[in-house]
Amino acid sequence: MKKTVISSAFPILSTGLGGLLCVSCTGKDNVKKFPNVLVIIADDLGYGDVSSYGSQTIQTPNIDRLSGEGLRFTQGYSTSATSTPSRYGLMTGMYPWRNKDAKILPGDAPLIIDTHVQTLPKLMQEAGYATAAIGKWHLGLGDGHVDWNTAVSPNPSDIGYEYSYIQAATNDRVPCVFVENGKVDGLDPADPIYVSYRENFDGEPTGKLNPELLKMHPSHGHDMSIVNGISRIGFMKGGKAARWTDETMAEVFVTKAKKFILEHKDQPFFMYFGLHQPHVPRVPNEKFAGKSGMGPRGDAILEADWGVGELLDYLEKLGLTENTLVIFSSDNGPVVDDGYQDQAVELLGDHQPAGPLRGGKYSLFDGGTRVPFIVRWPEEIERGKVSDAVVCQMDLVASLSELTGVPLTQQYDSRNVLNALLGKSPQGRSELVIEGIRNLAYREGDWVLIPPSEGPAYVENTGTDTGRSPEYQLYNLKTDLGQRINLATQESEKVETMKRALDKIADKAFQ
Ligand code: NG6
Ligand code: CA
Repeated sequence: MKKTVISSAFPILSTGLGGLLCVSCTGKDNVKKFPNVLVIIADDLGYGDVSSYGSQTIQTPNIDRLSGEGLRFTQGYSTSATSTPSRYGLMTGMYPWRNKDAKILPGDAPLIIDTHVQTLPKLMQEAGYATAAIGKWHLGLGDGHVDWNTAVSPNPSDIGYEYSYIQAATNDRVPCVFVENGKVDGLDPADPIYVSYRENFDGEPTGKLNPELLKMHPSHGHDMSIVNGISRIGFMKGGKAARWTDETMAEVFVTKAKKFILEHKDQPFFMYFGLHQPHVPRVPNEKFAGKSGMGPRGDAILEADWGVGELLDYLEKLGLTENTLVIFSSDNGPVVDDGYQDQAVELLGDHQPAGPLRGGKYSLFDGGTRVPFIVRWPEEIERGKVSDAVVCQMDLVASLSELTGVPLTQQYDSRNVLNALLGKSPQGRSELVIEGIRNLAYREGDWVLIPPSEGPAYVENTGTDTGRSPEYQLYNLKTDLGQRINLATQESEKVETMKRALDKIADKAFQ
């Protein structure tokens, strides 16, 4: 069914957009469609991994095309330094640390988003959009007792995605299969699939016991079931025909995305597209293998960039470029060795995955959550500009509510920063709580406060700075982007006021 959104919402739009979209909605000719919205979230792509963010060591021409034709944010954030909480923030508009289950999930975890709340995709559905989730999910599926041989429920459709084609968790976690609308795609009923995060299935090889079967070896962890010659986290058995091949995953997701776009090109669509790169295991297609000179991590970034290019070209081919709002970002900062011997450390050379920022994935320092963040909408956004406004992925809920005129029906942490997202205002959010791993930092203006927290200063094995310290840390990002000069002693009053402000927002965190 072709839906055209007309609009009661346009008076609201005219406020939000300074009249730019204000049309008189009386006659048929004046009916104007909302933009399509395509949100692309890479996995572990750092602030310094993109050439339009200053990388000289890797070229990402397609992501750069978005920067060149749109607005590039220097201070765009995810809520958290790991995937599950970060995606939870994006989808719900809420700080993930308000939900005790929003932490890195195994592949058999139940869905952690309440199916009764107004999520980002539900809001878009209310505005008349066709909605789809394709690629990395990592928000849980089912109720905790999943039988992967039947339809899994609840699934993305219960939080607002009418179509979904996803990997349940990460590419290093079982089950290594695609799930389409809650059903394992390509499953042969004669070869049922079983998944466990507790124990192996009798007679099944593992990376630990059968390293001779591996084409890529773990550096830490990742020594359980073997799929496509790579040992993973967790155990699975059966489902052979449905198992993915890492080398063709990118193509599979891109193909599904194009199909959905084609089917919905005449109505506004909202698509969340979760790239699986450059998360481990990094196993790009042969088209990219060896092309970056940086080993599989660099090659996987080239493949991610290719995927972005495929989607942009397809929008162009269908004449949808002008009225599609594309938002590109990453779920968290970068990591080099995240568990496989893939030469990422050895071949890194001068490349700085987090650019000028300190820390990376898992970190409370900005490298954990300040990520590439680019917005393109040719009809509305001036091309080739850069914005220093502080914006967070979580803000899409309130901002797209403003854009579509669909009212918010609950309290959110999400803020309406639509004018900043469209380059009409330099003003983003004034404050942001940043999540590392089960700990928080607080940004207000240019200042970041990191309260004391117990634990190691470096993530075991990966070597990332965690940002943990027994002392208060206070940094001024304007004068000290790399967070090296701790001003907490000098600026003790600032520490006190920021501490109080953080406590006010987050007094129940992790309870
Ligand atoms: C960690 C994994 C890491 C990665 C991460 C989740 C080990 C030793 N490390 O537990 O490889 O999978 O979880 O990454 O198992 S995320 O980007 O999805 O949050
Ligand atoms: Ca990630």
